[in-house]
Amino acid sequence: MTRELGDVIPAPGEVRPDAAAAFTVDAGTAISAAPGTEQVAAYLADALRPATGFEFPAGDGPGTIALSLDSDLAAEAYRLEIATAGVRLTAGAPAGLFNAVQTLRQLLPAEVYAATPQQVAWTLPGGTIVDAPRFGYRGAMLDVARHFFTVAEVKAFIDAVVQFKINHLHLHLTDDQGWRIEIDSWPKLTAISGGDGTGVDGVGPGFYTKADYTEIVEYAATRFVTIVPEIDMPGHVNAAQVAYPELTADGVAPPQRTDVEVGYSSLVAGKDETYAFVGDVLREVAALTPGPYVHIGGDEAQATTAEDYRTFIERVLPLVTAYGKSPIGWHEMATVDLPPSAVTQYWRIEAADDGTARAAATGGKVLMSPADRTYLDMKYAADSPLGLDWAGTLDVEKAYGWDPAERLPGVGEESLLGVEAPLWSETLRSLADVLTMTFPRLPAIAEIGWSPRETHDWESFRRRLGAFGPRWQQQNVAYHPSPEVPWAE
Ligand code: TNX
Repeated sequence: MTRELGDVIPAPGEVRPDAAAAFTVDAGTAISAAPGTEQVAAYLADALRPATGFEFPAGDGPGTIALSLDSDLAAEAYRLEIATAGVRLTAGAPAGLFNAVQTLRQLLPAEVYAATPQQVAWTLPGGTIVDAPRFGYRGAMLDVARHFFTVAEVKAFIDAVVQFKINHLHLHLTDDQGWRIEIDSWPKLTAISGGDGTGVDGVGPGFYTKADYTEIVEYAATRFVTIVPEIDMPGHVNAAQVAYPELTADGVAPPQRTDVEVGYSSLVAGKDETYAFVGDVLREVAALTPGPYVHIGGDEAQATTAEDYRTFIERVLPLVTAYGKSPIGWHEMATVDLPPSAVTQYWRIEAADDGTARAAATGGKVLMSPADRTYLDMKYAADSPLGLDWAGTLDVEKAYGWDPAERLPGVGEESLLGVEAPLWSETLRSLADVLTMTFPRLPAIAEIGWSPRETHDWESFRRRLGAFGPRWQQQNVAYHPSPEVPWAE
């Protein structure tokens, strides 16, 4: 059955159906790529070939899918025009065309995600969609420290989330239980703390070589996703201290930790070794990272005095900028006076403030990740086998039912960089676990980050979401069958 033009997540800004204008993709459909659009055109053809079995040669004229750029549109904005004579995708930049392609895929029958040819009428509903994001940063975070996920698993995660126009992937690379990114100048970080026995319960070993990390960065870039690497400090550093005891106050290596406690480890604010270490790590991570941000953690530093915390953050922020990056930190960082280039990531459950509004008042941007609405590691319900519940349980309606511009007094629309849904991995052991916690909640956060406020509507959202059950099944993407969602057969 043909889909309706508005059956898209995130909800598009403007949808003008034209029932008389449906277009059917068939063996004769060609793809025409104007200069600058070749890469997205190739991605589109690759995405459609397996399930349709069609060739999608390059070609012009009637009956084609045509991609072009229009400098009047913002980079990520796009127009999708479906008419009997052909389909046109127009955007401000290739990133916008990529967004248009995701919308187009959602408008084809669910079988379009199958790996082998399907006998289906590939009919697209007619009309025009004009769409643009509410926020420039729409993120997901994967904790690869508590449990390591391979390059192939991260790529699969990226492919699943970009379908909802997520454009940033934050990798939580280091924590008490493991260090997952190779640093040439401090090789024992991964040699000792990336190896066997690391991770929660000692069952999540592994690390990215520089080549692995670069492979992720480059793959993400082909999907217009910016990688945001996080090195968590001054707390959450037990794995680093196991490898390098000179990073402790007494120079004695602590025991390796595989439990889920937080707030017990700290770098030493008054030691020169600390800043030699941090400087080297930030330099190497920044050099591997083309994106504008490096995340320095800053959360749950209960083992650091307030004075030491301030000293530490004030010395580390200029190092990030010296290596050409803008710092992001969890909201505790905003207890320190921040330069306007620093981004505060707000994760609190109650509407209390730790300086985030003060940072916003001086021009700093805020990334909204309130744990009670966006934490994908929270249990769906009390009986969920995976996940934690310290921020409460989180069903789809709760993940959808909030507005980032109304969350925190003093942090309105203009202060927001965007939204991010973090996924911590204490209870996760496989890619299937990751996907089960991500879907169907991430699409809720994606719609909050992309769609205009006035389009937000729970009844509409859950009806549209129900159509994704068969779509995820076709792709072998595990998801939680939330009872609130009217799943399509
Ligand atoms: C809090 S939220 C943490 C993490 C845990 C997470 C579990 C934040 C910045 N820190 O260390 O993994 O809760 O939900």
